[in-house]
Amino acid sequence: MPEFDRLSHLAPNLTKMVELIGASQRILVTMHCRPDGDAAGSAIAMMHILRTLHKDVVVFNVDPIPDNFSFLKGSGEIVHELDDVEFDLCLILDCADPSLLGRKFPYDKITCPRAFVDHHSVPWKDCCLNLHDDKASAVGEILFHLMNALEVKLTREIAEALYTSIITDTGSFRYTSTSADSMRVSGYLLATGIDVWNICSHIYEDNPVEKIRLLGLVLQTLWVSRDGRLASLHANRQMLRKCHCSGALTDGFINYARSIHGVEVSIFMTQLEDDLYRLSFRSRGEIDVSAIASSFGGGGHHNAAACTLRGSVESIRGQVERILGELYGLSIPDSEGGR
Ligand SMILES: [Mn+2]
Repeated sequence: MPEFDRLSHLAPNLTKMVELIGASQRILVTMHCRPDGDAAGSAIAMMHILRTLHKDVVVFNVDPIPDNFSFLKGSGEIVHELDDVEFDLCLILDCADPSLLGRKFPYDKITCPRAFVDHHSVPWKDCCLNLHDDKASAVGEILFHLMNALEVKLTREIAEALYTSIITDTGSFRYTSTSADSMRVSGYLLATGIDVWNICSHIYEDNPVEKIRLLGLVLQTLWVSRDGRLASLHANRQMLRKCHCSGALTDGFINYARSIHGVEVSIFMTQLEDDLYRLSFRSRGEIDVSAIASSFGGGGHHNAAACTLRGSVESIRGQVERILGELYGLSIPDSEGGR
């Protein structure tokens, strides 16, 4: 029995990636903006892997790394400005679309070859190499195989970063992306002696008190459609001000709406301007929320997607209900009937 089920899928491009990295000295590593655990963890692991090979590595993101991931060694070295844009190779991690690098990413100035490592279902077209596996639970899982192909020894600091990437993208091994391979890889990471509880405490149990106060206000906005299949929560600017919170602190709140018995789709709305909201969607099954988001000009995965929309909370809910009705033939009654 092969040790890893997905290694044969990755093998041809792993070899090419090893050659590409071998031929490059100055390497830019970047990932999607508003980095999550997979983006931050995989970029930091890549930094350590490349430094072991004596490469000059710059890790760049347009946005700051959330405090929950600042325990990862090397997180403080991630830069948010690029003075020198001369690189031999640009490695793009965990990024389904160029627009997700953020508006401030100097895309046109980076003229070196671009290669990506990703597990989203739509690979980029203008990359010289796609190290891609849509069955991988996280980019961190793919990087474990790349590290082995590069003959870099697994250290504790690499293991902590890869473990962060895998636990956050699998929802602590709860999502369907959790596989025998993600468990096997994690077994190797744990064998380095990493402190799993310490990592999880930093990621999940280190909330600022302002976030929990905001959660209290947000939970009072709960709305559930009359048939119980759609639920929404929102945070307006007044709540954010009252709790001294930025919109980024609402991360994860949407899962409270999805966790309700019978709810298939949850929405979280964060007010950006008077009549402008950022919408996140979560699905727990059949309904592909990326289809809903893309009908409003956004995008994402089957189970998680986002877009921005104009209107009031009530009118936006109505628009989402209409789209759900059109795409899935659901007869979700209008929002007046919410419970
Ligand atoms: Mn990811």
